[in-house]
Amino acid sequence: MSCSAHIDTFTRDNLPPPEEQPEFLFGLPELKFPDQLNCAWPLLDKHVKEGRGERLCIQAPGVRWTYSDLQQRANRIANLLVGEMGLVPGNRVLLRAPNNPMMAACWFAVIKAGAVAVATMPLLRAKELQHVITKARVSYALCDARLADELRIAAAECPELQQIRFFNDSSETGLEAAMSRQSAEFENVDTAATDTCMLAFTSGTTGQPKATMHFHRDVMAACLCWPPHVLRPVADDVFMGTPPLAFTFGLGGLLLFPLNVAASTVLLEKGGPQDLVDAIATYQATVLFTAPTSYRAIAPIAGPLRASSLRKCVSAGEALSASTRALWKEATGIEIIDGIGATELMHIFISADEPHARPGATGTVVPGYLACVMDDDGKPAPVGQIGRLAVKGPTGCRYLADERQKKYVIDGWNYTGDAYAMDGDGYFHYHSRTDDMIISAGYNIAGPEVEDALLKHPKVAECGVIGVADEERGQIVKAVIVLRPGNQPGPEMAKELQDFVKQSIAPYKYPRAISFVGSLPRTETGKLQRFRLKETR
Ligand code: 3UK
Repeated sequence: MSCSAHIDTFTRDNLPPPEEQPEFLFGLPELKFPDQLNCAWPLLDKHVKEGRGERLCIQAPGVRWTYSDLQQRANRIANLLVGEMGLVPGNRVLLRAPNNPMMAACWFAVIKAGAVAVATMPLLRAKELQHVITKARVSYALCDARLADELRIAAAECPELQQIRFFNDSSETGLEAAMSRQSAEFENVDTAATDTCMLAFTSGTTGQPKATMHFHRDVMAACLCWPPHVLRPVADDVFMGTPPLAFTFGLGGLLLFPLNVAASTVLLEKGGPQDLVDAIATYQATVLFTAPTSYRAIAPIAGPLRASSLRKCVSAGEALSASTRALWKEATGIEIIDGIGATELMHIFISADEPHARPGATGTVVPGYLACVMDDDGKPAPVGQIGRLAVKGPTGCRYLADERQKKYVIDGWNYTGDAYAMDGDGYFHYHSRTDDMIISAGYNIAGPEVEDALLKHPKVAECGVIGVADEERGQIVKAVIVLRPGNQPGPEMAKELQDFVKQSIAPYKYPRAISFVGSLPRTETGKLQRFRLKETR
């Protein structure tokens, strides 16, 4: 019998009812978890206990922490939370910082104390933070001093938020000063494997962001499925990348997965193309995590990465077009590992390693998961037919008190909201988001396919393709395009690009409307905000 350590039972009380939860699969032998599990143990304390304490763990400009260094900092913060601030297991703690070592130490402190980490995107404004605090009933916050302003505004409206401490702050009242008065020893709270340890908010392109709930067990399941079977990292790897730690893509890729194999990670606050190219050389990074748009942006300056320390490149968050995959390979010689993941499922569930990569396909199902393309009746669709992607595995969707649970989970399957087709070899081919399907004069057209055709044109830097209302055809295909520097937008350019598309894919898919812009609207997670493209003229 598992025994919850939560004294504050808020997360347990707000789980979706059992009949609305997905089916969970634990078929792989490595997924047999003990009843009691605190994920800070396998990820951090175990390494120190087994003699790996002096291994390099986290680097950042001016920072080099070993596993012992991280453990001691996390322990001091955990002691402060519990001893001085009055935190009890199950309480929610909001975390707010750019990717940096103190953010990681705070995350582990919360986990060790049996509380629930609620990491937030650095760019969130007061109103969005207020939604997070209210929805997750947050009572404590640990925040980077440079991001204090918006949190202070939000806190003024949120009586449930009792205490805030600021870090990367050298003042008397900062977290670091308070930590120095605490012991570096802490006994992890003996949580149940099924105690919630983190709430991850979805990026929410439409409607209020939803909070997904993940157990200690889910964190370890994510570490044991995709990484060992597809990424195959080793202890000497140096991880680096751009996704925020508040995004589960970043949390896994830049913190959980390196630590699970006693490797090291580099946390960077700035992830622009040149910053990354420079940092890969400085830290001799071997594994890179970023989004497709970032691979495209780095490619023109990626020369130095050829024959460098870099050996593995992971792309997720959005579909990786065949043209971006080819561009990166030409620039660096490296085949990208694409993978689709979701906040609801914690991390990647369909992917392919380098030798199995097929341009234009995301990959095959990751061991531990099942994936299926469903038809409109919720039955498996025939090979090659486009339908709704459904997934199940050791992780799955649990929205905190949200009606939308019933839309994401049907008959035990997690429906990600993506339109996919599976081929005869079990490869999954991304089509579009189900609600972004363009229907023009009776034809189903996938925006990403048209985008891929446009991206192959040497004058196109980036583009987004959407459907816009049209009296005659219902919808027409519209492309919003960012040209590479030195090219002139206008009717002639539009004609050139339209002709180019007609030559590479079925002519009825060509963009009848084209507009040129300086940049595309994207989320902090690198996703194109298609609904905002509708507003461009
Ligand atoms: C889309 C992809 C095609 C897809 C995520 C890796 O993106 C992540 O989580 P989100 O909750 O969004 C999920 C949705 O994003 N998507 C993600 N990756 C791909 N589409 N190819 C891909 N490779 O629409 C999916 O439903 O923000 C990604 C790991 C953890 C994550 N949270």
